[in-house]
Amino acid sequence: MQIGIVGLPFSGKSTLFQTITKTHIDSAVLAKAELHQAVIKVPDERLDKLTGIFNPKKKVKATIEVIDMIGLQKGESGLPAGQAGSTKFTSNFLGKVKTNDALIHVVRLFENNAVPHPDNSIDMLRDIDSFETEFIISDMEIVEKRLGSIKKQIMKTKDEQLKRELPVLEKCNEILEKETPLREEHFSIDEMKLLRSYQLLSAKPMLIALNLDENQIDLADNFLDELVKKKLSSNTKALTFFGQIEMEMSELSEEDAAIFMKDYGIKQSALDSIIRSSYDLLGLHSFFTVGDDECRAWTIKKGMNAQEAAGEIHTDFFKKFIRAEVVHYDDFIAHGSFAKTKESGHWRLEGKDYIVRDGDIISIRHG
Ligand SMILES: Nc1nc2c(ncn2[C@@H]2O[C@H](COP(=O)(O)OP(=O)(O)O)[C@@H](O)[C@H]2O)c(=O)[nH]1
Ligand SMILES: [Mg+2]
Repeated sequence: MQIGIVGLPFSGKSTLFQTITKTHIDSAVLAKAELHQAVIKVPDERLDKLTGIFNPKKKVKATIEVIDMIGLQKGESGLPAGQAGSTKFTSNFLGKVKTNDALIHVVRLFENNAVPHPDNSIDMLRDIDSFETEFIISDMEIVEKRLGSIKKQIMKTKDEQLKRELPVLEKCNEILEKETPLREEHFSIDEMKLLRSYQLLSAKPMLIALNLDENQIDLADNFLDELVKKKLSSNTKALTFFGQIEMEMSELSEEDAAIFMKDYGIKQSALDSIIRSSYDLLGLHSFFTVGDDECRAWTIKKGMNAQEAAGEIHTDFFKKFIRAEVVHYDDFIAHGSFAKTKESGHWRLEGKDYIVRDGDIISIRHG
């Protein structure tokens, strides 16, 4: 899974990136317009506990790839800052954003005169809208172009696939013309499959991350409420974080960071809330594989069956799948060993259609 961090210049994208990926980027490197890529190692107490029990040679956490999407340059449109359209994105920038599975939009709420907001004022709804508008315009161009060419081709070839695509694109067109992002309307699984190759931007699940200053901690819930009332649909989530101080905290030990957070009254770290919201937004959960060699957490889409989950571990496991041995983490911890879960009937052999649950410990039997 890959998540791209987008947002206006000086909103705190690189600050958030460094905080959640626990990287440190030199300011000279940051100043260059380059993409930064790193992985988040997903913390999971269950994996820690399993590792404590099995004492394996290797512990592998689930990972999420994160990209700091620099490349949006103010004024590339030629319009003065502050004027509608002045944040016009380059096609180069949009092309890079397209490959992400989800986006984090960092929206600036902190005041900092040393680095003025590009539009010289703080306005969260304006900033969110300006991105949505650009995404919608970009999608419209793609959909309209494709609609034109499909219609011509259908007349010539009567291609069944194209005939299925046509109504879905028309549906997109109608939604976009109402200036609504595609993610706010319902699409069936089949419709989404047809659309996948277009990588439409306004269809991507969106996490709005409001960047607040330490003196705004008490206001965090108010900002969220305002946003929830005005904007949020099922494929958009919002959270708050405190860029400046959380970056400083990410350099501390876990214990010190916890004390620091408590002192400040921060309920959840940026890392935790981003992971939680991303899993929610993308419909993800985790299963585990355990053993003396390796204990590992795997991230899959909710609803995947045992064979598909096996395929995440190895493509051969998918092809040659026979059965999955399954014990839920809670049952394993309650009974203390696989032998005891067998006695108590919590150890099961499941077929390929078994829908994997969050926290299943799985071992694949394959040919
Ligand atoms: N006061 C304050 N400054 C911040 C905060 N977050 C980021 N900054 C500052 O804003 C500037 C731009 O941040 P950066 O993460 O590089 O923004 P980017 O252009 O979106 O990548 C830097 O000088 C940061 O130190 C914050 O929460 N409070
Ligand atoms: Mg940056």
